[in-house]
Amino acid sequence: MPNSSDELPSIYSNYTIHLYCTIIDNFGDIGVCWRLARQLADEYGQTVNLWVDDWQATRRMIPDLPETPTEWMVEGVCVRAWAQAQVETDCTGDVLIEGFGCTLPDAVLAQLAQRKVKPAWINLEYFSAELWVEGFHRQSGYDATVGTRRWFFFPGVHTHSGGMLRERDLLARRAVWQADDHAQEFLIGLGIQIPATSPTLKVVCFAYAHAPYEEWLTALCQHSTQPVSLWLCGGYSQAAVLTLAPSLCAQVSVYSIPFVAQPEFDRLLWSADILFVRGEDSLVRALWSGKPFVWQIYPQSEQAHYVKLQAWLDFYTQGFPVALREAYQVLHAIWNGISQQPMQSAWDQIMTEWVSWQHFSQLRCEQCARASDLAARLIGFVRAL
Ligand code: TRH
Repeated sequence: MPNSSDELPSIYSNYTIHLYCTIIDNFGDIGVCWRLARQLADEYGQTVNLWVDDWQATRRMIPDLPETPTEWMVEGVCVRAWAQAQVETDCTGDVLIEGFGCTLPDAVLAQLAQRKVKPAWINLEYFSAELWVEGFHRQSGYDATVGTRRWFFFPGVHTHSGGMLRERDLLARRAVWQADDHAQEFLIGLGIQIPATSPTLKVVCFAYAHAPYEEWLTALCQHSTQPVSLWLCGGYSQAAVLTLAPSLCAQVSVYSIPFVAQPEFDRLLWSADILFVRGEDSLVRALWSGKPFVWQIYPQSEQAHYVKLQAWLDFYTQGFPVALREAYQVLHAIWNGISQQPMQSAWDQIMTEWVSWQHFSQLRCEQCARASDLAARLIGFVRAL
């Protein structure tokens, strides 16, 4: 890394970036790391290595990878098997990113300790809309064992946070997709049939096991004056809803969607009318869809996620009319198991606000897209170190 401002390269200088990601459960960590890696390579021309500890799980998201763990160029990123870092001489580069405190391989820490000029070492943290993020973002701690600082980079929604992932052309691509009506063909490819004759409410659901599926499906059936096409993603939603499917009314058609590559997942979100998403990565993608969505937050110990969820809702519903905001908050409290209020009235209430919900979803998407994105903030941060 350059150590005086005179030597700082332009943002298009080629840094060698090593991004490390472990996959413990679910797909959020690799989802974020893969998007970030692609964007740094594609938009900033950086040399990006993405190290993954679970090759087979990564292959589900990046189907172009070969079956045997190796190193493989995909979309400008070199995806590499974790074990290889033990035998190479330099896997630290100019920028060393540790995804979500994953703990770097011992060999990489040893390389880091040996280097005289250290790379920028960054811990990429989890996204949160909480205000405290601004106080911790871009802070650092000195690691005496390797002799350098580790910087904390916190994705978030506020000005002094790390921002949200958003590729430069994302909203334009989405607009083209929706305007050209590619959706029909794409949905047929996934086995989804939408009747051409009657207007159908298209709902995509990617949720955890503890969501109140039964109450929600009952509400969908009771409320619905039009056919509903329900697309189930991810194992939990599929298992739970398919168990309940026999008791569903005829109006609701259920489809199980196989795990698709990330760009297709985005298109699925763009093709639906209402999105049920979970974790942090699909939350941010739902925001950029400009569509009405409901978020199921990843549960944490001691209910820490309640505060995190509320911070997001407080931020996201800014500018919503009171009736919509209240209905939105109540529905989230029920969907996340915080409130025991009846789902039926919450669903009826939010659907009463349907036109307004659609309008404000689009508006919030446009407003949030005026802020700089995560990759831009990360590159700017590294450059200023
Ligand atoms: O899978 P998740 O529940 O991820 C979680 C959370 O992010 C949590 O904070 C983290 O600690 C934990 O993982 C390890 O939900 P999330 O964040 O939306 O990530 C899912 C990713 O999977 C996202 O990038 C979209 C992608 N995906 C596909 O690419 N294809 C698919 O078919 C589906 C269903 C998802």
